Amino acid sequence: MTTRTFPDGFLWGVATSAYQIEGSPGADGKGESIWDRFVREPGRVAGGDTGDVACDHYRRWRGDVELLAELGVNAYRFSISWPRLFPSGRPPLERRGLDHYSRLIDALLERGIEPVVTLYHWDLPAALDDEGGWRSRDTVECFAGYAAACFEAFGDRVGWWLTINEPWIVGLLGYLHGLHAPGYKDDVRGEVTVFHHLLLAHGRAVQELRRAGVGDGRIGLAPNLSPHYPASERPADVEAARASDGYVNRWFLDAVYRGTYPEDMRRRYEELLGPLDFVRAGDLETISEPTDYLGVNYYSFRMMQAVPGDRPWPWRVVVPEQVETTGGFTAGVASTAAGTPVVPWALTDLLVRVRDDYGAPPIMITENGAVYEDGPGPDGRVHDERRVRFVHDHLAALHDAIERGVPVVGYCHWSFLDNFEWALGYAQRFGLVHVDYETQRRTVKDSGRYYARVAAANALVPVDDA
Ligand code: IFM
Repeated sequence: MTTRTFPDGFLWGVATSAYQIEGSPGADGKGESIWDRFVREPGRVAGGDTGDVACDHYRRWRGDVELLAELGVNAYRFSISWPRLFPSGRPPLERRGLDHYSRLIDALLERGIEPVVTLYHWDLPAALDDEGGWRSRDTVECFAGYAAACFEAFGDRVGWWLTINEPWIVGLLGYLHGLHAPGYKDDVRGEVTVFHHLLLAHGRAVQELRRAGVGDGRIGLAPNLSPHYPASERPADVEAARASDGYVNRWFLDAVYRGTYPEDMRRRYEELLGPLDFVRAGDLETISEPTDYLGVNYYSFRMMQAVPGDRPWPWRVVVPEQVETTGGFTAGVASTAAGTPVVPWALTDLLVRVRDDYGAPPIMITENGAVYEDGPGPDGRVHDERRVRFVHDHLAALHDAIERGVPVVGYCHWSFLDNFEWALGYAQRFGLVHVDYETQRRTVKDSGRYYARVAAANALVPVDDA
C-alpha cells in the first residue's frame, strides 16, 4: 500500500474558541459578551448550561499548552475574546486581557506551535449589541479598531489570522432563528444585512492588517462551507441545490473572491426584500480586499429537495441513508451522535470546486469534527473508535483533494477539548481530549492518540495502528 504523505510543512492543528473553553467571565476586567447574557435567559441553552466555567481554560491554559505539545500538533487555532480586550467593544483597551493572549502566544511559539488566531468567534461585546450589534454598520468600524489593536500587539508573532468565523451561522442562528446569541428573530432582510456587515468587517480587518505593516501574517475568512447535491435528478431539486448553495456558500465566496454578490441570489433577495440598500458603493471592493488563504469549516453536505411554494426558501434538507457519490458508487451514510451525516468524500468535491471556481486560494481546514459521546471506560481510557474512523476518512478525503492539485496548507480538528457547544450545552462532545467537567481532568481519547500519530508521521497512518 502506498503511504499517503502530506506536503512538507503541513500544519496539523486543533481548534477551539474563547467562549467555548475559557470560563472566567469576569476576570481581569472582561466586559460582558452577548453569550454571557444569552445563557442567563431561561430556556436558551439545553440544561441551563453556561460558559461560566467551561474548560476553565483561562486559568488552566499553561497545562493545556503542555497537552497540545503532548499531542504533537504544530498549530493551534483559538479565538481572542473581543470583550477581554475592549470590555465595551471600543477603547479603552484592557491591558490584562491583552497580556493573557500575549502569554499564550509566547508559550505556543516556545513549543513550536503556530498560533492560528480567530478575531471573531461569536462573543460580541454586549455593549455593542445594545447599539445594534451586527445589525448596525457602526459595529464594523468597532471591529476594525479591535482587529488593528490585535495586529499591533501580536502581529510580530502570529502568522495566521482568521477574521470572522462562520458568518452564515451568525446570521442564520443569531439573527434569523434566534437560537444563538443575541437571540433575535429578524426577517430575512435582517439576516442578509448581518451577513453584509460581517463581510464588511472581514474586509476592514484585512485592510487594517496591511496597514499595520507588522510581521508577515496571513489573513483569511473562515466560513462553514457545505457542498450541495440535489436529492434527485428532477430539475426542481437541481435548482433547489443550486439556490441553497448560493445562500450558504456563494454569497460569501463570490463577495470575497469576485467582489460581487452572485447575480441569481441578488435577484432572489431583491424579489423577496426589495432593494438591498444596506450595500453601499465601495463595500464590495472592501470585502474583496485580497486575502492570503481561506479557512474552511467542513462538517457535512446538504442534500436538497424542492418544496415549491415554501417561503422564504422553497427547499428542504434531506438526510439520505445512502447516496451515489460523484465517483459513481453508492455509499451508505452514517451519522454522528448529533445526527449529522458523515460524508468524507464530499470534502474532496468541496475543495476541488473552491479551487476551480475561486482561483485556487491556499486552504486551511479550520474546523472538521463530530459529536460522539464516549467517556472514560473501566481502563480509564476513552475508546472513541467512531471518531478515529471519522478523522481517518476525512484526512483521506483531504489527501485526495491535495492529489488533485488543491493547495491545502493545514488541517485543524474541531475540537481540541470537549467544550460548550452553544445552545446545546455540554452534552455534545467534539473533543480529541475528554473533559470531566466536575474535576476538569483531561483525558486524551483514542482519537487524540491517533491524531498525534498522524501529525508525527505527516502521513495518514492506518486506523489499526491507533
Ligand atoms: O462548536 C462549533 C464551533 O463553534 C463553530 N463550528 C461548528 C462547531 C460544532 O458545532
